[in-house]
Amino acid sequence: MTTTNDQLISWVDEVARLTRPARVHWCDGSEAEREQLIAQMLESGELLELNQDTHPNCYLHRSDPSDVARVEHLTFVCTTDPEDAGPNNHWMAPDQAHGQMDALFEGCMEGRTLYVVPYCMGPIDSPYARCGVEITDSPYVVVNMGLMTRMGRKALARIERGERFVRGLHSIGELDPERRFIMHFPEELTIKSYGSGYGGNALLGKKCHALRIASWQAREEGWLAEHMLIVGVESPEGETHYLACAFPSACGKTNLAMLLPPESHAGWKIWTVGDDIAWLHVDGSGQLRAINPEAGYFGVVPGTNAKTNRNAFDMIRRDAIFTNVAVTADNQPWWEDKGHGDPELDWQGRPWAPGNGKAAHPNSRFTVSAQQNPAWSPRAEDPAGVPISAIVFGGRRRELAPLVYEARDWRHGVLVGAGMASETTAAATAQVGVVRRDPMAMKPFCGYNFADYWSHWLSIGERTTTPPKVFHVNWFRQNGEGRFLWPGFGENLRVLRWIIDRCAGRAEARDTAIGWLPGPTDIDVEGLDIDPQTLESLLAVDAPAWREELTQIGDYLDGFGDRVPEALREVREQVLARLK
Ligand code: SAT
Ligand code: MN
Repeated sequence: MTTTNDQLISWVDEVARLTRPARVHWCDGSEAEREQLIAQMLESGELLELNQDTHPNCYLHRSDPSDVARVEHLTFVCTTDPEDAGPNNHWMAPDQAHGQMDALFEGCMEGRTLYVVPYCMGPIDSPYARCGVEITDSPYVVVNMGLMTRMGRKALARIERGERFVRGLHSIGELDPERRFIMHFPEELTIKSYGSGYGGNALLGKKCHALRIASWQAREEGWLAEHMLIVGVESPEGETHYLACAFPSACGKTNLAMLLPPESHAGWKIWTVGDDIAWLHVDGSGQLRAINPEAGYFGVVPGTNAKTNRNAFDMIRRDAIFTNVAVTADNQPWWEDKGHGDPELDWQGRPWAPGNGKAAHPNSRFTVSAQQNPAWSPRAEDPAGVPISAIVFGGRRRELAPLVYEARDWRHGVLVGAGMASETTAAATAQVGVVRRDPMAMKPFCGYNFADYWSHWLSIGERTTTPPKVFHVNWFRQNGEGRFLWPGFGENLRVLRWIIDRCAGRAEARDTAIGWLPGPTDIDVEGLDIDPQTLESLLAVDAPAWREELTQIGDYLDGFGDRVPEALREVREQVLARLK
């Protein structure tokens, strides 16, 4: 296979001259190709076979121990003007970055195969979808891209019809943390990633393309590329609402996207459209619509069990790639809170014994096709996407943020998103558990200046006939002893119901300084083991603490200087005034 697209041919030639691979393979995305790559990786030891009786077609990949998460400090946005990248990104001048990266790429594929991976982000026949080509020397990346995107022939056919495509160049290099960089050139729709084989650093369709480059492209073209799950909630009466929800990495997007209604909610159905990324467009009639650009899930494994996420638990029993989990004596994958079995070898393949710490890496992951999810929505293939009733922001906050509240209007909603903060998780290599600002859960992923991004958000609201309502949720409130106040998981449906009822004009709310909150009887807690005081703390607004929060948000916005939209500053002042 090759292509009729001259631009693509000359780029592949140019890269091959630079990297000097032993062979070039154009990926067609076929089953035979996948099988061949898996066989080859089993042979080389890059993949290990898991117990095929209990886990048919499941494999384990152990990444380099220094290469287990995204590396934000090595991730750059390279725009001509540093102001365009903004204080929220590490910046390097494009010329310098190209020079530095090309020096690393020089001869790096000697003896290796260069894979050309054409892919499409979004339903293959959707006008909202966008294409890319990743060149990589990692067969693990190819197989993962095959699960995570529409990869191969059909994507190439779209590119051959002449549409612009994102160019991603990736090499695992020496897997040396000192020689590792993830560089983005949004003005050229180009990505260069060197020295990592892990997740968001290497599967370039995901965070690099579908968020960093796409957010830039989206601003130019008038849409939004967001770090959001998309979930459909269907009532027993058959009314379905779609919500787009932004939470930082490893804060439960996958769990919420495939939530299993609790027994108390017989007749309710949850439909997963996406679990990580949403592309939002205003359609011709002024309705906000979303597509999921991805075709698979790259989800956190630890904590997945029959109680927390039955759908995910069932979905990863076959045809899944596990990265950095432990294994049992009979070679089944194992992770913390799996609910049964014991680890024999840890994620690095070392014998494990109690007291040795975690057996699976906290950021160990599964890769599976979305279609294996029992809650998978066929609307994920709808070229027109799904209509969005509400935007939901959320973070991991021990204190302060109530279980749920509703912004007064779109502008206030943009402030709620811009002011988001969350405790850091193992999804990135840095300290875990510290609260940091993470606007719209896009801190690591926005490919341009946040101030411009907030302006763009404001303008999207103006283009809709009726902007979706905006909410903020927090499943992670704790009491003084560190116990979670809200049961979470399937019970979160109770909060989603209030959100939907607000959208449909059916639910009550009380007017508070920070927005609309449910009163104690507005959320259905029947059958839940939750006392009135706990519910009260979950729905309380601590005015002094919120004043402090709004002050900090003000300081944070000031860090972005003059580019911050005036409307955002005004709304912040209005909220602060209400708190006085
Ligand atoms: O490593 S990924 O970016 O793919 C996963 C995540 O951090 O959300
Ligand atoms: Mn994510």
